[in-house]
Amino acid sequence: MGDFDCRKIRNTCILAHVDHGKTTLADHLIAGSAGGLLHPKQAGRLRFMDYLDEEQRRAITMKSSSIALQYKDYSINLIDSPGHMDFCSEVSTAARMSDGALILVDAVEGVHIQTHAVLRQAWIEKLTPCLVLNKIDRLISELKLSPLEAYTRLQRIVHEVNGIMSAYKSEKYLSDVDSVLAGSVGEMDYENHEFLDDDEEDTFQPQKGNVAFVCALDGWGFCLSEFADFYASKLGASAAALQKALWGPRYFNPKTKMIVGKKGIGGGSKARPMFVQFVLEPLWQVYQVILNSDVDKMVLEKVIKSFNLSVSARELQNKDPKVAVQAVMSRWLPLSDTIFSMVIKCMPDPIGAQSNRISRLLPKREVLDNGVNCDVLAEVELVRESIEACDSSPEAPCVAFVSKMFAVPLKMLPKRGSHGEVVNNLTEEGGAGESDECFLAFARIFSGVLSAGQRIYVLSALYDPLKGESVQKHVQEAELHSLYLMMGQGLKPVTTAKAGNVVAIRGLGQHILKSATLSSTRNCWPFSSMMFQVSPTLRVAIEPSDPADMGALMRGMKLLNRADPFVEVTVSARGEQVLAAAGEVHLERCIKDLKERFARVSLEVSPPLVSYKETIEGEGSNLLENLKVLMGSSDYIEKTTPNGRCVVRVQVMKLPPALTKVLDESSDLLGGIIEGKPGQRNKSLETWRKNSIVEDDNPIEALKKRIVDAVMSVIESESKEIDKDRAEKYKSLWLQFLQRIWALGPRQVGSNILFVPNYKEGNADCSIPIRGCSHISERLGFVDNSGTMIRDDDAAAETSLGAIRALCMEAENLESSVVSGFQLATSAGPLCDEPMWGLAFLVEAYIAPLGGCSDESELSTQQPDQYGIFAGQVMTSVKDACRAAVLQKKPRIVEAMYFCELVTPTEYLGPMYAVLARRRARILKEEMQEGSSLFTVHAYVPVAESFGFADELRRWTSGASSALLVLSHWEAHSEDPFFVPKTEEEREEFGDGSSVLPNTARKLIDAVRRRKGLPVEEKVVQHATKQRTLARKV
Ligand SMILES: Nc1nc2c(ncn2[C@@H]2O[C@H](COP(=O)(O)OP(=O)(O)OP(=O)(O)O)[C@@H](O)[C@H]2O)c(=O)[nH]1
Ligand SMILES: [Mg+2]
Repeated sequence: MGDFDCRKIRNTCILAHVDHGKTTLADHLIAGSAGGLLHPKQAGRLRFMDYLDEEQRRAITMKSSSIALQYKDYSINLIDSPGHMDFCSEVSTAARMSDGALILVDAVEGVHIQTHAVLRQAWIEKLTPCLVLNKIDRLISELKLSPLEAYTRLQRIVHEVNGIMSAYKSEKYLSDVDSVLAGSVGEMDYENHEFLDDDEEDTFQPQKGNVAFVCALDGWGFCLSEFADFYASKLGASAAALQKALWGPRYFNPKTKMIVGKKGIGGGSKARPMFVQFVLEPLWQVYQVILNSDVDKMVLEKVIKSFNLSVSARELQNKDPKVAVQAVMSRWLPLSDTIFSMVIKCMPDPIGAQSNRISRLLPKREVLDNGVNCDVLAEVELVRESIEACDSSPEAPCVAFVSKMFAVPLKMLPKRGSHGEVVNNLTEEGGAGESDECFLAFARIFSGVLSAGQRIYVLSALYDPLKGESVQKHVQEAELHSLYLMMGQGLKPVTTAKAGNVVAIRGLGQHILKSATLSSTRNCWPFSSMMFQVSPTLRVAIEPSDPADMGALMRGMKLLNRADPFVEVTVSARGEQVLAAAGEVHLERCIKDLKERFARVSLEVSPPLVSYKETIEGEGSNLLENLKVLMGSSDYIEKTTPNGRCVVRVQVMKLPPALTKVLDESSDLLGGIIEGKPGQRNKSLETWRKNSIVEDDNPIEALKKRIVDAVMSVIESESKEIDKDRAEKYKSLWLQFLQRIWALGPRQVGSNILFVPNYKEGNADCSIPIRGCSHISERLGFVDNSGTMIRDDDAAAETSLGAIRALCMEAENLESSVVSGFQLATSAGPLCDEPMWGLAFLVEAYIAPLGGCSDESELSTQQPDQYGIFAGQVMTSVKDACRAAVLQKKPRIVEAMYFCELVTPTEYLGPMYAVLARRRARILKEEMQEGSSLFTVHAYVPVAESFGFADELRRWTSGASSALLVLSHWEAHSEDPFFVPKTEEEREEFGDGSSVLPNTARKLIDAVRRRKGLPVEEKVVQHATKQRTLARKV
């Protein structure tokens, strides 16, 4: 029986760029379903799913929320998601709950950056997508396109979206920003319709019925099948044949009554594709009533008659022609029926979906250990199978995934239980009286039947059923207090819920922080983690206005951390409460929630704490020359430990940017590789899918290849300037360097490399070098075995003497001090204690025996470094030398950059550019949107300049421009923070330097130093004399 029920369920989310009409569409689906939650008249105006005050006020959705709808005998769980970048984490939580996705695209605005992001999310979560082209009415009434022009535009959007999907399929996908930038290159020739025949591989094909054309505002929409059915009898063709012919270059020959290609229709005739002639033209005719008041309403009556619609005379007589058109259109092509039929027809039920999604939700794990318990293994496998089959029988193991926790005021909970009994909601389990918020889990049941009152295991992402006792801390037992069906804001209590459903669960507030897997057995793998498009980057420090409220603030922060799936709450090194949010709108909502719901005290919020990095000057051009630096040049910094026994020499060079990028992006993977055993596939690698979405069989190999490719591409791009032989030489040199990676920093995985030094000849005195080993190269598979590359045999020969052997031992022990020194230096650079970025260090260290090079008897009496004092000295010297080396090599500050997409009407271009200029933005591209007066501008804006950007833009352009920011990359600031005029010309321009104001780079550095309490060199009074003379004159 369960099977039958399950086949009638559809779980779908609505995903799109901000403002493309998701919530408006959801309104119509709610109004069109059984239950009368929303009157059709209110649909599209009310925005039912935006039930938070803040959402209604700002008119944007801020969270994903679900509603259980009934359509015919189907249950449809619909999840509306936000489109604003700041809430993109909610898209991930919505996608995990769903099996299908309605991808909306505004027909006027077309594909935007968030469209890329949501398509990617749908692809990663293996959802079945359907395309909804919304706001068709704007093509008619705003852009005033002809039906043929509109057709070309729609075709282009479908083509573009298919292009993005095929990039995922073929694994050629870069990042959202990169693909937006690349998008402008490969534009097609849309004039030539013959080439636009969509091939079989396309994901979205109107002929297949997975593309809908709608106007959510007026409540109408259609797929091709609606028109195919209608014309089938009129044209005497089968509906199936018509459906195929209604899209693409197919024409109807009225004489022969045949569907033909372009050639068949004859060159001279004014034939239009069938989609234009049979679909768009009738729509345009209806809308003409609004546009031209002189067109009488006969058109409407004709439509009413031919489709037998029931439109009241009052609606038709309404003075506002819009009302009449809306009434006719929504009866003729009811939006909810179109979308519901598409969802039911094209999207899989949970049984079909879960068998497809299982590889993403619960990737098959390799079981390496032999000592695992076979019973456990068998059950784990059984659980997986039952999830794969979406087994909803009562005997099946219960498994559910909680994708987020959300807070609901206690008074909002239903007062009656599922049997109508009165329930007492007023105590939150565990933390009674702590707050009047109740935490609910947003969960999807993947197997079995959940019931209220049931006890269940809560597994965190790190749980491993095969490890038994050692992973106890990752599993807890909890009781499910109550289960609710979600109805937007409303909650409907139920006693049980079966696999394939989406529910809210009360009773897990104390057990789950953000997400978790629920299972009735311990022998179950936790679901793989969700993928988030960005991480929270906007950080502020928060303190209560009255210090006495500190306790309330800390409790409030704790609650907020639970209630918001994306916020991050930490305590900084200086003891401040730091809140990290995804962007300004998100931050503002968090602060409001803190003030009004969770902490209820007045707060002080610091200016944003922006992160920077530090590097040295040098772009691609002198990279090859740079290599020489590491190969025995005398350009080094030397430091000696206070006891004089160790001499450290440090050289630094800049890594090729492509290599830095690979290291930056692969930090998770690197972390896994460095911790794990070499060559073994690490389980945490499952999460590594930032750049290659499709699972890679051997991520280590893939990473190794990316690193080599990055280096080679730099040499190749520069080899135009140098001859072939030299290019080859550099290549082999780089390959050698890659075999000498000792450590990465900071925190072992950063984008800075410590190379193993290549000691050439023995030192004249009797000190010996600290050699290091190519530990990371080994892990990455650049070298086979530890040390074989570097350690040469004469080292062994030297060790024949006992005393020297002891010294060698000491040198070997000190290797870790060198690495620690490197880690410390790279985590806090010399400019403002921010981490270093993209640098390669070569640290040579020599230690001398205690008491210098005297005779052997004395050597043997040396004391071991019992308390680690010497080790500490070596570490500090390495750190200082690394920092000094960076200072010496023209240090530069590195800023995080946002990629910014702006849409502006032509008349506001001037003010928009003014705002961009004030924000140090760099324009990448500006383009007029075809057929409209809107400009799309792409730019990079430094994160530090982005606060208040959207507001300023809105003010200066009277709200006509909108901007969307996505974190893009790190970029070195070209200015020299320590600039003083040196050359003749510079002196001419800037004087002797005393009057040079600090440049931007210096200002940024000083601001960070001041914030961190580091000394800042400041001139308090500039040109005192000048000021005095001025004063006298007054
Ligand atoms: N002309 C026209 N306007 C529409 C249509 N659909 C939606 N809108 C308008 O577009 C605006 C945004 O609609 P929403 O439904 O809030 O958009 P959304 O996608 O939910 O936005 P977020 O949730 O904030 O990402 C509203 O002003 C709607 O009235 C349509 O078909 N035609
Ligand atoms: Mg919305």
